[in-house]
Amino acid sequence: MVNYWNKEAETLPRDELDALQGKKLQKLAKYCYENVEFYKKKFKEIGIIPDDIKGKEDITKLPLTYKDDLRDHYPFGLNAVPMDQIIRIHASSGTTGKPTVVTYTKKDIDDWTELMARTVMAPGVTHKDVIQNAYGYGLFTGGLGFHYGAEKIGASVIPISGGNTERQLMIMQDFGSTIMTCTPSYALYIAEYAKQNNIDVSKLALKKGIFGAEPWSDNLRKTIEDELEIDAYDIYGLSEIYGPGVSVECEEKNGMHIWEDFFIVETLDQETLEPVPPGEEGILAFTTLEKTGLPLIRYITNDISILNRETCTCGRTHVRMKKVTGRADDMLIVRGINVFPSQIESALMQIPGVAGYYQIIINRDIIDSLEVKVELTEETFSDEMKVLEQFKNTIEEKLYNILQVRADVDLVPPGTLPRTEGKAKHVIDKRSKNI
Ligand code: DLL
Repeated sequence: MVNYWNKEAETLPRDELDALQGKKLQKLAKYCYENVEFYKKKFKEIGIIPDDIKGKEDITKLPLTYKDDLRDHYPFGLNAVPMDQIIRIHASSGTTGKPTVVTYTKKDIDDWTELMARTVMAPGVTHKDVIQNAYGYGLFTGGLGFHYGAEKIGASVIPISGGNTERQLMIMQDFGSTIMTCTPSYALYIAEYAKQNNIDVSKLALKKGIFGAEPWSDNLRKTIEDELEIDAYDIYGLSEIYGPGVSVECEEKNGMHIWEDFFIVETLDQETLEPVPPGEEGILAFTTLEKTGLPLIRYITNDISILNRETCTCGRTHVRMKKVTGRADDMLIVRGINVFPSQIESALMQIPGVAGYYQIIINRDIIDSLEVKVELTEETFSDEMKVLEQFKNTIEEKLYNILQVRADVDLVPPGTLPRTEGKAKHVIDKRSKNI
């Protein structure tokens, strides 16, 4: 039995979904033009009026929106309503400068709750579950986003937020948590902590985890599933487009369903920002069809993925996105070669004896050099020097085959690389000025 929150919406036939998106897009174009000065100006610049938008296919006539547009109008300049209609403000901190601020009306919070109810249920969660929500509560959208969706479906939600791993495990045991929600990095750390403290995970009631907010490979998924003895599902989202709940894997674990009655998603070429042919990799751009506080047209995420429009075996018709393989702005260029951190993670996670923690360091001496610190498991670490040397060579070879650039692998003892309760920072680029 497929676990739907809103079966009618989630299984709407493709043609009806397309027609609905077209209608909503027309309304959105008018709404933005009339209520957001920034969009009115953009429309005028490219010489269009809202009436030019007659259906979904006209989306490419509309202007693109960039993260910098939000920054340039910090904090509330792109709002479509006065502040007295805003009931929630979140923000996501970038690596530099001011955070990206996002605002919600009452309708937006209700809609996000609907999206999150679908999102929590798609991996098979029901009202009988006890959800330990270890995403951060606060300006970050993860904690409250999950909270509202979990309550909406009638599950028991534990608003524990991130951190204090000892307490996480105590509560997990005592309250009988069946679902864990946090970043994959934190899930990995919880598994490690349990092992170190002789907590038998097979005795926990935990069945599933919904992990996201950062890129993670299928190999890391396998590690987490094995270590915690659960099923792990990927969830994607970004603050600008509500937060979590833009897409999630269903029980088929074969791509994340994007809730298309709320968004139009496009995949754009990284260089030209023109749409790529169906099934090809591109940057995701989202148009919000229902947001009223901060509506966004063709918002460039920089996240790279592939879309699959086939109906899923779960019956949901909504388009699926593959795991995000990286961000266009995360790509490292080392000696002229493009390197994605996700390629490195994926390669490392295939190697037994690697603990799951790694750090990529780019140094600039005369030429750029790529160093990868790889943390070993206790078992591997106790091996003799000769074995370790061979192990290092194997990893270096594997990385070279994938990246086509030499990486210097530095094997480090268990427990030495930083742990996180939120998003992991895997890359240290010493070439950038601020390090
Ligand atoms: O991370 C929202 C969220 C919370 C998603 C909880 C899932 C679960 P931001 O902090 O604004 O919002 O970061 C958004 O994180 O553009 C991606 O680059 C990355 N990201 C989020 N989910 C995934 C994922 C939240 N499943 C940015 N895989 C996005 C890969 C992800 N990257």
